[in-house]
Amino acid sequence: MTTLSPGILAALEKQAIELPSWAFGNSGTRFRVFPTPGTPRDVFEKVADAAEVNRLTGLSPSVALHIPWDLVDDFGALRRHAEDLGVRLGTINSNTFQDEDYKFGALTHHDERIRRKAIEHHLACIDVMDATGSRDLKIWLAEGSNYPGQNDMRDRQDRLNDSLRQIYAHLGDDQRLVLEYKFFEPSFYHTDVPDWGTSYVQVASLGDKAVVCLDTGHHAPGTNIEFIVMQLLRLGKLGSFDFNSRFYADDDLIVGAADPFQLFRILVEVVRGGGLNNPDVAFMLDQCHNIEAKIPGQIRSVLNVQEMTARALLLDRDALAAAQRENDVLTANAVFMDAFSTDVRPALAEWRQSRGLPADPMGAYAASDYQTRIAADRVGGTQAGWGA
Ligand code: PSV
Ligand code: MN
Ligand code: MN
Repeated sequence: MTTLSPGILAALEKQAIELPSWAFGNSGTRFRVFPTPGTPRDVFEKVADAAEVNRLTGLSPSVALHIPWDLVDDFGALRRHAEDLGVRLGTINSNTFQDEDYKFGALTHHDERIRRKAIEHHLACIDVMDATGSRDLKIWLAEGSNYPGQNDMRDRQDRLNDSLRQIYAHLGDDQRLVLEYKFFEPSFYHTDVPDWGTSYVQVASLGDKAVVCLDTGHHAPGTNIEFIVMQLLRLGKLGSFDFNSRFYADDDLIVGAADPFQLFRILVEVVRGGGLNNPDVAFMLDQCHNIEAKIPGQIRSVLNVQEMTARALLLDRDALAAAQRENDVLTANAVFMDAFSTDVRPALAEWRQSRGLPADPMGAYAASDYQTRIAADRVGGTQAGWGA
């Protein structure tokens, strides 16, 4: 059995992966949303499910919220509820994609009334952050156009910058603005923040408290995502990851399910660039469980990230550097592949047990009565938000 050194175990012990509240709601495609028994009826129950994932894995001490999906009257009460369950409230995600007014844009809109409304929504999100104790305001924009000539793309960049500046000006000293990019969808011709370069240019103009969010599902097929990770870490602007995996578009499948090797390559660059267990680089999931059970889906996801992190930490960097210096292409590649090919699961199971966690969190969840209880207690759980 492969053993993991005390240094590797110490790094793994600090790992924290934030769970999205929406992963616990029902979700689906535009064809059908299949309900799952036990789906949370409100955000309090979503937080309880996230806490269950953390209880079994020790890996997910915080939950991201989405406003207004997770809007409550008393965020102080939600915060106490989370803390009672051993987790905390994390990133606040804004939403400017489900309001009729935003059909042709929000932070980029040429109609000043609509643009103001979108800015005000973000200021309201900052108020929520003050109440929840959250650090990050994550902005993903559904803005763009479908047909060449439909919009003046340049004017929209200028308005976007002005809107972001106004939002940025309201951040507290310890708060951050995290701007996510996505190359297409729901717009199909142009998207106002399509790529890391645009996100970088926008946040760089704001200041140190503005950073980029890299969602692994938001790139064209074949994109070398680890290169982007390297570059953003090098620039000190990688603020967070939204982890998930995809086969075709923004599939939001379980991270590491579609292409474990890509996840490994990303984590190698994270380790290389000092991004692991670095408070400036938040690890989050952004996933939907359309057909599989949600809580075990999240457990599997955080375990996949942990497993690939362990393999990335096993990379023999001295041997790799020596081979690289010698231009020994095949040895360098073999060293890289050795780490990827190492089965760390038995070592991780043993280590989990030594820390009082279940060796097999998936098995422990299946053996527990949590799922039976929530299926009986929660009747009429809600959708993840997309159709709400
Ligand atoms: C839409 O693409 C999206 O999946 C973005 O990745 C956001 O992070 C997420 O929704 C929640 O708003
Ligand atoms: Mn995302
Ligand atoms: Mn997405």
